[in-house]
Amino acid sequence: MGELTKRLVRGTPLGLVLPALWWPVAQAAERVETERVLPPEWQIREERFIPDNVAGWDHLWREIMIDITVIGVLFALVTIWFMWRYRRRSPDQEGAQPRLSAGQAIGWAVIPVFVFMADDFYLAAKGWALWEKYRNVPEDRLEVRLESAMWTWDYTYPNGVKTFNELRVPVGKPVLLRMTSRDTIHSHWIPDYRVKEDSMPGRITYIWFMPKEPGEHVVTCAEYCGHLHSRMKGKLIVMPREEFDAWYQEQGAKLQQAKAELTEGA
Ligand SMILES: [Cu+2]
Repeated sequence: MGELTKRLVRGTPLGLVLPALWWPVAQAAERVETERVLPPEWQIREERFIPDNVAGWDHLWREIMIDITVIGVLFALVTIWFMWRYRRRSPDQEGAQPRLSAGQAIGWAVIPVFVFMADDFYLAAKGWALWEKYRNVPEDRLEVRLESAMWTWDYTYPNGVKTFNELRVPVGKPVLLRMTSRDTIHSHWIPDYRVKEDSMPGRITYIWFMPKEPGEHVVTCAEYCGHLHSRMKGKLIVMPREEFDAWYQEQGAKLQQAKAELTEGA
């Protein structure tokens, strides 16, 4: 047997074991995902929701920015110092390479990795905790169904009223969107409220947000979904409560009237 063959034979068990180790992790990830998207009465836990989603994500964002800036500046300074300190002083100077002991070599590799990974894990854990909390939705909410398609956002309100590319909501009431898609994967994104989630065929996903002040906000698709993806834009209109109620009732009445006329005509 040649040297290469021997190595291959010796390496095979490791090659088999490593993917096998990944398997339970992939399974667990899949389970978490499925529990989140069970249809209708699904496991949306009602309590312990975060009152201000925007502040939570912004805080985390700033923390990450500060972290990577500090780390980046630190690395840059050390690099510059090394460049200056170990520069070649004459054209024919030859460097002497110091030998590290095994302990030193391992220490230099492991300790910095540990320090930076600890920071990453800390931030990841904070993000995960925030996300977990965000998945809890307040009970007192307006639920709107959303069906996305190339290239439109179709909203259906509890009274049956439908709007296209325009989501009207009252101020001060949590809004929950139950989303699915007619064709391909889209992602409903409201940048001002820091909420984004895929809408997918055959699945129901959700996002929620708390409209704080009257005003207009951009809704856009954040998942490439075809050649008009960039034009898949909508509008979120936050209205004063009374104005919304008036609009909602008027639209509901119009819908009822149209239905009655249809039945009469039949
Ligand atoms: Cu889309």
